Amino acid sequence: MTDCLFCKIIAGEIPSSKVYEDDLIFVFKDINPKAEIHLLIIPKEHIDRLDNVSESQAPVLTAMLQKLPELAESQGLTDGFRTIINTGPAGGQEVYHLHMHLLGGKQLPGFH
Ligand code: IU
Repeated sequence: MTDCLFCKIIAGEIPSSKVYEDDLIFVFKDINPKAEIHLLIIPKEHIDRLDNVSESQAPVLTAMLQKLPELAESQGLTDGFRTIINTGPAGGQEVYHLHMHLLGGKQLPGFH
């Protein structure tokens, strides 16, 4: 999608601190980290939000989840981490290209 910020990051048109990429996903450091470690895991295919993932696109969700242990280990998150996917305005989503936050480092407060 031409006017999508994260699509431009994937294409290298906007610089980012890339951590990992493969055929399906791209991972980079959040520009405004909310934790000591804060990565964003995004599908290369433009999908606007979690509740619009079609059945044929579902494998990318598996790819995003399956990469978590390796990403966490590479960032030194040996004792756990938090993942968040904000969805839609009421869910606090600001960028409409599906992304999973991976947060960790210092002890995170409980999420109740
Ligand atoms: P949200 O789940 O849509 O609220 O998260 C969007 C995230 O994208 C947020 O944490 C921003 O700091 C982050 N981000 C970024 O990493 N690079 C950017 O150029 C922009 C937002 I705009």
